[in-house]
Amino acid sequence: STDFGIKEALQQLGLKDINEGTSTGSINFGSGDLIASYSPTDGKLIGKVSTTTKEDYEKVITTATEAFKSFRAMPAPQRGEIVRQFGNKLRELKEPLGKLVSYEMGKSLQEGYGEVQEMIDICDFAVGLSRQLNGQTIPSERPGHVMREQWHSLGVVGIISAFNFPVAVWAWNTALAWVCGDVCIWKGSEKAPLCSVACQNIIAEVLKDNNLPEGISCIINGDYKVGEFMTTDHRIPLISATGSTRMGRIIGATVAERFGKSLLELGGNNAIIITPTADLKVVVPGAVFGAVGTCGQRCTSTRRLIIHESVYDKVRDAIVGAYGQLTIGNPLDEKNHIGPLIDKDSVNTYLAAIEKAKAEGGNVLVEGGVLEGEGYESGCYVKPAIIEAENSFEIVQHETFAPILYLMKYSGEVENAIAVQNGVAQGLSSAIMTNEMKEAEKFLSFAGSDCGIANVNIGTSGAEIGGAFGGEKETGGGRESGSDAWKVYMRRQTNTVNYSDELPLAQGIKFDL
Ligand code: UN1
Repeated sequence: STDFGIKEALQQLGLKDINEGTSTGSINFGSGDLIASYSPTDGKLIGKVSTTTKEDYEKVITTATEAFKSFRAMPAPQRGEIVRQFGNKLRELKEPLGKLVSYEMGKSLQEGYGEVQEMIDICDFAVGLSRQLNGQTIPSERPGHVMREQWHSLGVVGIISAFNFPVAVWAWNTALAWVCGDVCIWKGSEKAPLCSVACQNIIAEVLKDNNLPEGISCIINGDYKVGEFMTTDHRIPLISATGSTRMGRIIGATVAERFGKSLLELGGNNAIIITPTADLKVVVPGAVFGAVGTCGQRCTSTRRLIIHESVYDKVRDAIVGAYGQLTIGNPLDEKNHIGPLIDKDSVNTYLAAIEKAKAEGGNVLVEGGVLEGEGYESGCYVKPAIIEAENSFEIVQHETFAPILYLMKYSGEVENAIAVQNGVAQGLSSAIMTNEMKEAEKFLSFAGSDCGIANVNIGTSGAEIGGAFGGEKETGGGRESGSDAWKVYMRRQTNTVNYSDELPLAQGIKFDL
């Protein structure tokens, strides 16, 4: 059948009111208007989800705030046990959830599974972390005193995520937040609402099995106005938001206004520097997967190749040649490399960007365009394009969430390429392809890449969960996932305890009475 097992996947995920891929069934998670979710793969209606009204939201935040009081009192390793069970459920449901991600969002099935794997990985990481939320002891300058640092649970964490990683980004945040003793309210993208409902069903079952309050994990649905319920709410000490720089600018300012914390993961404009010693066997798959994977809709997608003039023609021809091998079509069909863009608005943005690049003097090496005919009925399938361009073009300076790759040349030393790589407003991911140790180390030095992620001989996308993920400049500065990113989900407290019979003051100050 051409259903690719979607009907069964929806059932396994507890999306019960939805009968099949074309159903109009709706799921009630609020009392507001329904949002319809159409699949970009075949244009069909998958289902509808109700949106959250202000009244619904009040109930959610009250439930979450109440749940926090008991959850923070639970020992962290026991909270880790809940996350372990959640990770196990994800292992069981990897196939249906990966399929839903692929069907609702349009990324290839392999990438859909990969996204669920990232969820599983972060759960494992969080379980270990639940026994390592360590503070430190600090030597006091005063006799008979000790100083230490403790990490306490923060409260209700608001998570706002984008359509492109409709399940993993939530998991990176929520798995860490839970072991830290926080409770979470998640607004997923209104472009992939069923993914949020599926995830919520999975965790709700785990919480129920453990007799824990449902307020530990809440979802709210709708557009940016629903997000504003959280960003303006002083009961939410931390907002973690993933999306465009435009969105982040508004959220960051709104949250700062009330002295809340925000963790922002915004736009990227990621480049790979290709030096004279680069190995083509590594360059080609790295650059091509980076540029066309997820149809160019990762914040880590490769947007620019900065190629040394001495190898420019060879690299250009190899990349253009590889584009000729790409198959575009239903992402659930594993023979296809590339699925559709998320919707027709996105197709229009893609087309406009190509026109803009041409108007600014870009030279098209691989033509883009919208695919038509059998299998492409949704109108969301596009051809990945390659354009020779200048870094100074306005369109090149801008992140277009689509498979458009800009090629540019550099001459002389690697410093020149680094200047081009850094010469954009965004600072998420970057890479250098080289076999010269000095070039690689320069790229990674303080004078090298200004991005949060800097790689050698791998591409810009596909980061592992073990590292801190995020970027500088207009990317927003937040770090989530691995390393010590957990600290943002907790509040730090410095304690000084006096066990002597005197009260010496710090800095040697005398205050005799
Ligand atoms: C995103 O695009 O929002 O590094 C995140 C990667 C993935 C995460 C991307 N692990 O491409």
